Amino acid sequence: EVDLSNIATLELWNKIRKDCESVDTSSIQRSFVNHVYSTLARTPYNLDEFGAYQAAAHSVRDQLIHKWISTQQHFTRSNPKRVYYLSLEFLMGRTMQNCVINMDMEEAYSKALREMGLAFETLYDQETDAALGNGGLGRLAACYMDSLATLDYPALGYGLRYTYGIFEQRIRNGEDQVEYPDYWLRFTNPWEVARVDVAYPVGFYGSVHNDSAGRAGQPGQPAARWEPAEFVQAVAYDVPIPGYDTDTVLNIRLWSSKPQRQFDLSSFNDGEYEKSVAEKQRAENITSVLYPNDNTPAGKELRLKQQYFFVCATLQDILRRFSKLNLPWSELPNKVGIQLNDTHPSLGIVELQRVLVDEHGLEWDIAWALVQRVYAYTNHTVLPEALECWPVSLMERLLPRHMRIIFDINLYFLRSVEQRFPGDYERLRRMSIIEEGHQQMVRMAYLAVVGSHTVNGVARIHSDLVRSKLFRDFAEFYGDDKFVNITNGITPRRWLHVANPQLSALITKRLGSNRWLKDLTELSRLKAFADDEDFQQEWRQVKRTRKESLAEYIQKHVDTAGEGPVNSEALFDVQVKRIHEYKRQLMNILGVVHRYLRIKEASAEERRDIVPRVFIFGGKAAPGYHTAKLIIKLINRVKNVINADPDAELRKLIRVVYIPNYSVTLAERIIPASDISEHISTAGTEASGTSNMKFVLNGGLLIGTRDGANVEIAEHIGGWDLAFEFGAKAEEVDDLRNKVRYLRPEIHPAFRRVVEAIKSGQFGDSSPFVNMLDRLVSDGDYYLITVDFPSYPEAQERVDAAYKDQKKWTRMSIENCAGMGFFSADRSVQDYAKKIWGINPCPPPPSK
Ligand code: IMP
Ligand code: B1N
Repeated sequence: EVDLSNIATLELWNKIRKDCESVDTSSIQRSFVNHVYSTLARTPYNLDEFGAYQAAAHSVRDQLIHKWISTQQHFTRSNPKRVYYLSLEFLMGRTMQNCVINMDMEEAYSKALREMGLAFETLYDQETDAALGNGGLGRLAACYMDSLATLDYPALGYGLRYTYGIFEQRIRNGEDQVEYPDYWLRFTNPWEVARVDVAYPVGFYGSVHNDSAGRAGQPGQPAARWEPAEFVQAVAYDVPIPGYDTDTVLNIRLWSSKPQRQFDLSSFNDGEYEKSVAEKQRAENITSVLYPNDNTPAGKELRLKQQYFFVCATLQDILRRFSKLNLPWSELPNKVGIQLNDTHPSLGIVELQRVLVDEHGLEWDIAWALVQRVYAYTNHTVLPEALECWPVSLMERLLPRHMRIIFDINLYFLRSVEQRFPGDYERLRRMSIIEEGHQQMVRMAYLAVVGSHTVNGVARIHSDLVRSKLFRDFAEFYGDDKFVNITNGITPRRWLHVANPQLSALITKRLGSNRWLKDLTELSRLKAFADDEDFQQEWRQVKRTRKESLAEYIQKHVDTAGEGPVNSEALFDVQVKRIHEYKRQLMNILGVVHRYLRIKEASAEERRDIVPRVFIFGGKAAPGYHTAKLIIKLINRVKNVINADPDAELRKLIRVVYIPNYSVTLAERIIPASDISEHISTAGTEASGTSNMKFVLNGGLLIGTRDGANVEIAEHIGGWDLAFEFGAKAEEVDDLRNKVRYLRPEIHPAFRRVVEAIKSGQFGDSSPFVNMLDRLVSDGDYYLITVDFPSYPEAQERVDAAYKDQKKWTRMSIENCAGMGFFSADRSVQDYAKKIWGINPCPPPPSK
């Protein structure tokens, strides 16, 4: 302990700290040089760009940490209700540029380093992405942390510090996805602070012992004792998250698993040394890898271990913080709100009930009422195969006490349902948290609904489906108010200002200030300039610059088999997202084949009328998802044939690119360069989508179905006249599925022709694809590709027609962007704060 009773000592500390926080040129230079020498042990004589990045990163990190400590102290003193965002995924991407922009230090660093012979901006590219997420769900968590910090909310993110992030995708033989491990911590991570002082034990397996009265496991009877057979440690790593234009710096606390005790020396003497080392390694296994599944559960024991490890450590941390307040348990919901990012952390509900009842002796009902007031659950998918279910047998073995508590929660719940609907056993069967069958399963989504005060979907159409279909019985039982909508949003800082500085500068110039970065509805003022000739030209120029830069990237980094640069004058048509049948990349590539066949047979005269297009694909398939990998193969086969067509004139009109290893950083490159982007999921399947928002914010137009957030985007930009809509509506889908399955309606000739072309071997050996294609035209077209196909190419023709009129196109582009104010993640988190969390901003006091 430092003795601070002496005023002079305290003042010295404060003065030095103030010095450390200064960001004038010479302080930055001093900090940079100091890190080059003492952190990296290097000199200007052997400093490469990566070393320079590391030194700069450490210097920025120092600034971050000061503000972060002040924020945490401020929260501790103000003691507001806090919200905890629990997510198994945080897809952060790069950090350095985002940090210096949010903290308004980009120019200062740029200037300071320039004087030292370094271009700060060129160092950004040295950073590897932190990719601890699969796709939309993980990136949403990252956007929300940015917005929570920007709006000064007393929030904390919790996640896992995976040693391996989402795999690196490469394309083998120009066709197939292969996965490589993403060992992102190889060169250490300057953006985290290891908190070895913050560590908690987490138990697994073992047995449950009855309380003295011998009644454990009886509903409502507390004080069973769980004796785990195996323990590991959860160690905290903190990742500071700076808000934009505020001194608030929030925290994401990521847990890493470590062996419980130091080496057990006796095991060495027992000749059990190797066994003991292996055991320790098993402990570290828990957080070693992010499961690469998006919208499909892994169902593996290790995944369940990750989930429990996560919530167990997190709750110990949250309850430790609460207990420091010396408040009665009844105050818990007034100090703690926990948001579950899908069902992945929903064991937290059971764990909190267990801790309150078994460890703190609360009565069951009292504890359960608190639990329900603490938790809220966000649902991100209605796809039946994506809903998490765990076998009771596995849960019983890994978490015996939790399994009993789940049975008790279920029993109480079903009793209350029976009271409302006496004798309706069919209803009880439908609503039971335990699914009966040849193997009993725990339905995690039902557990999450029953254990939460509020359930939200992520776009209006999705939330309607959540209420009226997925959780219909629950909405009837609890009333509609428990089910709300919070439409997703994105952070305009990363997705416009950082990703597209050219467009950001143009918007700021036109609007006369950069206030739009904190209030995105300001963009609506751009509408007035949608037809302004000069503004239109500048707008087009930005898009051209970004397309050229993407073309350059493709030339440099994508294997184009000597096909030469892509034509950046062509219309860039982009579909980048996880590969999934419901997202229908298959329909896209079949559309490409259709277009190719049409161009092939077109006369020279007709060809003059065709808008040249570059079709850009990107995205990862879950390694075990066979059909998704097959779709990647087909896209690449089609690509290889089209791009190598002997007809040079044709090659000017159509080109296909597959950009490998789609990531946050690549998204920042690709999105600003798109003219049109594809969001073409079967209506009712894509919960929201968030890249649709990013594309439109960057002046790209949409082609899409009435699904997810597309619906609301169309409304906000001024209707579907400003986007390209096609396909069946969600209300029609059930009926159409039955029609396709049982009545086999006529398949459109254009579609047949495309399938025949592939089967004929025009794109190489067709045998891998035959099954997948035959299924579409028999009874297996679950995602209705054959149904939506005729209207899809038709919508693409409307795109071509619109693109030919560049003035009209540019006007649409500006109006699209101008309508995006609603889709700021700032709006989303404010909605959560008001409708779900009941928390208020806790802005930092003005600095003296
Ligand atoms: P936590 O909320 O307990 O995780 O604490 C986070 C950080 O807040 C700590 O590392 C401290 O920097 C700060 N902090 C926690 N408690 C206090 C306090 O009582 N006074 C001042 N700062 C505190
Ligand atoms: O969450 C995003 C939405 O915008 C997307 O529409 C939705 O597909 C996505 C299991 C998921 N839903 N479910 C997942 C991810 C990982 C996993 O293991 C499911 N991801 C989504 C944000 O709301």
